[in-house]
Amino acid sequence: MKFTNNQELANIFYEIAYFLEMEGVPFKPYAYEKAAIILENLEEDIKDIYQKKGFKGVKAIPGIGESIAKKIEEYLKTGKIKYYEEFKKRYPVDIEELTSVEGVGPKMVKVLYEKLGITNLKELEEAAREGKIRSLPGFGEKTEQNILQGILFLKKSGGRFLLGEVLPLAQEIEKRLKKVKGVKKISLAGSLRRRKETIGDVDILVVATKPEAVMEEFVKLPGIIKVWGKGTTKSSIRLESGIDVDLRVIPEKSFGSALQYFTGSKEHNIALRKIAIDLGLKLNEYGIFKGNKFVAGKTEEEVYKILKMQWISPELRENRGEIEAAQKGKLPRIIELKDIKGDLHCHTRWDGGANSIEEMIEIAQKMGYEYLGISDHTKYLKIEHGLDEKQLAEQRKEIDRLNSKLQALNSNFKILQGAETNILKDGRIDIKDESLRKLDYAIAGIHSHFKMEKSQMTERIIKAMKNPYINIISHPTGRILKRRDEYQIDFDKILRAAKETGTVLEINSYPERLDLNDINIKRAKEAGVKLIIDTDAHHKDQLRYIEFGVSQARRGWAEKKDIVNCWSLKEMLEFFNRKSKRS
Ligand code: DGT
Ligand code: CA
Ligand code: CA
Repeated sequence: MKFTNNQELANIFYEIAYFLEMEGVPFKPYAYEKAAIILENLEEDIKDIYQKKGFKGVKAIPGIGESIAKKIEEYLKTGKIKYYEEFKKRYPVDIEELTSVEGVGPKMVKVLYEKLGITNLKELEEAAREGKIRSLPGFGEKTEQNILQGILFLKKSGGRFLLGEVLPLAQEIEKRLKKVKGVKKISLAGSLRRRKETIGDVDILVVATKPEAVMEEFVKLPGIIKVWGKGTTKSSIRLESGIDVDLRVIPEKSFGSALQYFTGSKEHNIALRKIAIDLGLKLNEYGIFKGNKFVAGKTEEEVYKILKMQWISPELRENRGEIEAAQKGKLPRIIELKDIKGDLHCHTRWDGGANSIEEMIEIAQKMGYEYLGISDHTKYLKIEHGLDEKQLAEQRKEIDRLNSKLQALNSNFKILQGAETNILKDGRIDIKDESLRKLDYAIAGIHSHFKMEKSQMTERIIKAMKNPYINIISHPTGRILKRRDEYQIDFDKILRAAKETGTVLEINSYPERLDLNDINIKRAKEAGVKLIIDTDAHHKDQLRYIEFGVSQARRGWAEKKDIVNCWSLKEMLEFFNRKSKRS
């Protein structure tokens, strides 16, 4: 719950902390920052506290000292804080905006303002573009470049981070905290537990007999650049990558309801709370209550059970029909990582990738796969060392040789030969049909001319799908998270054509792509279009990216029947062959 006064005061205190840091004042910035965090998380409106208990009541809030309490009183009485106004006069800068650029701190803001008169992001960008920043004492060309990059990042991503970057970091933190004495339970929550493609901040919940010990360990984790606050129930830090992590200590009996609440999404929670009310119950992060009586809260399972529905996988919790399905007992059996039998999209040294076919299959075998499909780029992509017809034939020989070797070793593992061909501007494929026919399967993707008009782009892809030897369309919408939007396509038309032609659409697991996205996956499934989860690995370690594609598929409600690489190899190849035989 957010109270306007609390939030406004918190914002002012955050800014004061910045101003104090600008002037190099020691210790004080931290006190203001702490007060800001306390105000943001206060369960009561500060105005109510002041009206009921006066100045004393405000001062009694833990973490709020005499001098800050006075400023709160001044604000509540006059709507202003003189101390703050004076800072604003001295430095008429948008400090929040400027410091949101990675690498720009309060001290830098002071120099930028005093030497170049920079007050906001726009002026900062102009100055950097005009090369004015490099000449400032202690700045240099590198700093200027970093500032420009930071601004670009901000514009594109709004400060969100890729799942693929954040998940490993968070799992590392989870592992370390788990080892702290007295930690009984720990779980990731929030968007990370729902495996959203981008993450705003990391939420972690623990049950611990010694909360202080966990918090102590938490604020001392390696790679921390800022401790926003440290308490016994909640602490917040910022990691070097710029992402914030919130850790909350939860009483054991409330762990399930807290996990449910802090997993979200907010929309899912709001809908659940309504259902609880209809059942005469109250649901919050502390538990389920009937009147004032605690009914349940220890596990998530019991929370959903009492609300008369199936337990819902976190990836589905977006209020997109999952609650209604759970009430009817009709949730889909969404796929799991272990259902994946192989990967058909990876690149090898043949097209300039990092590893040989042998190195790639070694990992694939370790991952328990039954097959790996090699799909190097083809000739249109010269910078990617794309293969031509002749090189594809040579590669076929090597793959045959490796397959014989596997057979001699009594292995059931199979290497398939594919290719990631290019859909040219007019929808033709850059490899001749007679060569495509000799492959086990073929992928086609858009790698050039991204900015076409919608109907043209749609027709271009549909023409490629009509090629009998093209089985898969890679990264069908072309977006790159934080960098490039989707190209313009009529997705309904694409779906219809995919269904008609028997062409599979890819769920590309690469963290910057995750393309198709969750919503498009669900639409494809509903249209009866088959999908494949691939990694697009350019390095053997990237075969592990499959887990991100799987979670994306789960978010899109995909079941085994929807995903061709969850079928047996025979069934998958039969599906591919049916297409080529049709014409
Ligand atoms: P993020 O961090 O932007 O990637 O997304 P979340 O979903 O992790 O959001 P966050 O970190 O702000 O909050 C974590 C969860 O806490 C959120 O998914 C649901 C719950 N929550 C937060 N604020 C509210 C709220 O105002 N109402 C309700 N019902 N739930 C909330
Ligand atoms: Ca979060
Ligand atoms: Ca959070």
